[in-house]
Amino acid sequence: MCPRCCMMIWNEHIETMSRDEMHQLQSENLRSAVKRVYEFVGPYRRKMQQIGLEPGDIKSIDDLHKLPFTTKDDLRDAYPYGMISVPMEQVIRLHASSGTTGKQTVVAYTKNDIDLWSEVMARSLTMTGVTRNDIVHVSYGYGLFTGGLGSHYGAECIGAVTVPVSTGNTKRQVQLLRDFGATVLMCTPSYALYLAETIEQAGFLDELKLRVGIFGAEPWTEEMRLMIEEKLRLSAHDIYGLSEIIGPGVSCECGMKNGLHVAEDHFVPEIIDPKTDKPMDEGEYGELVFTCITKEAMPLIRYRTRDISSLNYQKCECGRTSVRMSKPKGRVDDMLIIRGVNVFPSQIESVLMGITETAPFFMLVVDRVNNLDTLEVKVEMRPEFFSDEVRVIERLRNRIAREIESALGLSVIVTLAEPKSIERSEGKAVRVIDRRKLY
Ligand code: DLL
Repeated sequence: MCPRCCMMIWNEHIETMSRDEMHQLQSENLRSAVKRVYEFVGPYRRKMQQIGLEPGDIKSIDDLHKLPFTTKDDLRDAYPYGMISVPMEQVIRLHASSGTTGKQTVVAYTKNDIDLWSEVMARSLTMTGVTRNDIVHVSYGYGLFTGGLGSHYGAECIGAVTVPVSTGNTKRQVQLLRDFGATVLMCTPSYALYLAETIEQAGFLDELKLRVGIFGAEPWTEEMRLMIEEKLRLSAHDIYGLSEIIGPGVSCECGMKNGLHVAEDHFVPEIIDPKTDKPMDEGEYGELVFTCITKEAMPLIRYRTRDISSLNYQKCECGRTSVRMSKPKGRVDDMLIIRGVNVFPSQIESVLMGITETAPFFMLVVDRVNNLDTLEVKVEMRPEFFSDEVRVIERLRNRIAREIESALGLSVIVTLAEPKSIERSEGKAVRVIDRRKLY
């Protein structure tokens, strides 16, 4: 049990193991994972042979950096089954990650992989304070996307009542939240805000019993956390994962909300400089890389996530010793370069969440006019502040533009949209339209 917040720890032996013991466990598992992929996965064998590396050269986790990286392109080239390291009769499940361009990437699971997934999700839910006495409403999509089923396994594994609602039909979701007395909500943070808005309209907030929210699958800021907590009256926790590694449950926030504990006995994290590929120091922000050391069907070695985070190896006040990753800032490829200034959508989100007159729904439109990049921030007004008066609108527009400029060092065009005019997201929010790429 956590000494500070009295929350339980699902797997106390692993989650509070000493760093030395973890080093030993990871080293053993890495050695066997490398042997297996060398033997069974053509693309890995070839990559290792190209740099003259043999499985025997990997003696401990300290040798991890010697191994070649795996990228999304490697998975696409091996589509659909080229990265699978067990005979197909041992595979019991396929999921796929929806690429916006090109081929999907396929991920495969054996029975043991599904059990491993349930275990890491059970740890995650327990970390947020969920117990078998809870009623868990899962609004992540069920299907090839891993959010729904991963959450489902975790909730069932700890013995909670699991409600597999999936996405869509928001009014009905709100009714179910009330009627079933859900105490836990699992969905994307952007959908949580949409639900909050619908709950407000229905006037149901006082009838809800929600106490914990487990939100992930897209970047979200601390400001957005506060807004969700206030609107839904729950404690909001961040959960991270990606299909290629397992799905949700790679890491999750405990009651301290000071970084996400990585299930590092299964997925070993590293931070590298995305430009030089060199390992970075503890606390430095860079690209997150994961190595799966226990998965059977598709253990990826040094998989480059493109997500930006940093690592912290200090013991957490919750009692867990596992390494924590900072809340992901965004993706290397989400970074917009506008007139030479690097901008992450999350920086703009932070500013907008602090403005009372606007609702938490926005879009960024990037364009190039006369060879100059422009960034338009379209943000919706709250109905109670909506006005036809040009002067009022102008004043607000200028204020928002000034606040963004002082936070980012970049001038932007602010457009105030009418209430309810920006499309709501049921899954991962799409917040950027980059028209420059269309040319
Ligand atoms: O989004 C798995 C997931 C489902 C995680 C539900 C959490 C909750 P993919 O569709 O493969 O899998 O997308 C993975 O989503 O590389 C990140 O860019 C982003 N992502 C996931 N969780 C977070 C998070 C699922 N907590 C990609 N914060 C990842 C920021 C996140 N980005």
